[in-house]
Amino acid sequence: MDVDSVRTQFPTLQQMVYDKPLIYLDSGATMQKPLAVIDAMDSYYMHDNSNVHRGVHALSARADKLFNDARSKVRSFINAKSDEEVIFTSGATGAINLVAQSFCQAFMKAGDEIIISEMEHHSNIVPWQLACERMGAVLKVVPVTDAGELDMQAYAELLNEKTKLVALTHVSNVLGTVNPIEKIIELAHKNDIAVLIDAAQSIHHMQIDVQALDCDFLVFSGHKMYGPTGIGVLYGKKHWLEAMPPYQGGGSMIEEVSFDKTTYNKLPFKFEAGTPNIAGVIGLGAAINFIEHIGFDFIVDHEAKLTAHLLKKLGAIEGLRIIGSPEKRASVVSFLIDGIHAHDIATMLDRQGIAVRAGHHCAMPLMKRYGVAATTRATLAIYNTTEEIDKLAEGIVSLQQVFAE
Ligand code: C6P
Repeated sequence: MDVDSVRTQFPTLQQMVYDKPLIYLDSGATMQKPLAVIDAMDSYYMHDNSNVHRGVHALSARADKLFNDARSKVRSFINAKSDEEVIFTSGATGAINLVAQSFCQAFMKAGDEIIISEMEHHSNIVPWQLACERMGAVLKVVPVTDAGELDMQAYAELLNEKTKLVALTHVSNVLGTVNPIEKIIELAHKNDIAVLIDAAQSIHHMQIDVQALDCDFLVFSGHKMYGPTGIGVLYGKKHWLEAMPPYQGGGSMIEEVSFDKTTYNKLPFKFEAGTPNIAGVIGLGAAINFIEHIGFDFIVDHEAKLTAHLLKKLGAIEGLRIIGSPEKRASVVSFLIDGIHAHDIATMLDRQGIAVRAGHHCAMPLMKRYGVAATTRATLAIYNTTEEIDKLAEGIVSLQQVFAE
């Protein structure tokens, strides 16, 4: 496996932007899609388009098979015990909202506590705030150290008999920190507390085994793992999912409906009301095939080399400050440049064909923690090269010169 052959599989990467070859360093926001994913979705719409779980005709049977196969693919990818533990949602956000609504309704009461952290994405903050407001529960927040790591001492001290759930990100979308989720889960379980892991920024970087981790819930989005938008996964341990009430009502999630009493379908359908994103599910299955074909050995090795190169190059630029220096990090780096606003940096880099993200990255509390309004962020994936990182560093130096004039 080499990066050139990987790159040829991504049509979007073969283009010029402002007469410069596109350098895409915004994979943390969404990843580019390989042909295999585009083709799988195209093929479904071209040949097999039909609804699932409903028809008896040939196309419906084919759509059912593609849909069910994709669920099994997800199950084996994260090593869940059964397909019943894999719920399709609209994304990581949809999955967290499902748990915040349904788990909290079933297992929480006024005065109970939920633990999150200062480095969470808004998607892993606001659903819990809403749940706490509904239940009269209390949200507790694990602080982040200057280095950009979770304060594990503070975490351990927050756990108590009122805590009902811990919901933490695996990898920070701003700092790149890889959190010690094994330890986090172990400590929570010692206190009989369930743990939800937000794997939106980790699922494509490293192999995740939900049984080895022993997490109670895990969420991720298809579009951040080379798959389509509008599809995501909630993994949940069966005993929790069985005890949780339905999240939304509609077709597919019922067993029998009458005006007197409605009974609900078995897992995973109980949590999948309405016609699902069938093409999205098929695309997600193809994205997993793609990742497995590339292999995590290559992914981990290539991204580690790229990240080290990025940190070295950015670290050498005078007046540039990288936010956080976590010991264990993924290929996500946020930075500030003296005297230049993050949005100006991103806009000027764009003119050089370099796509980075600027802003609060949907992590306003973390911005506040570091006393900044916005950062510029570069996020890397398997199709990036060290030459692209060199171009980013050159681009930053050239815009510093423009501002110095
Ligand atoms: N972060 C970013 O540029 P959705 O929107 O549901 O696919 O994913 C939400 C989400 C949840 N958790 C983490 C850690 C995330 O990074 C994200 C999405 C993107 O950082 C878009 S804001």
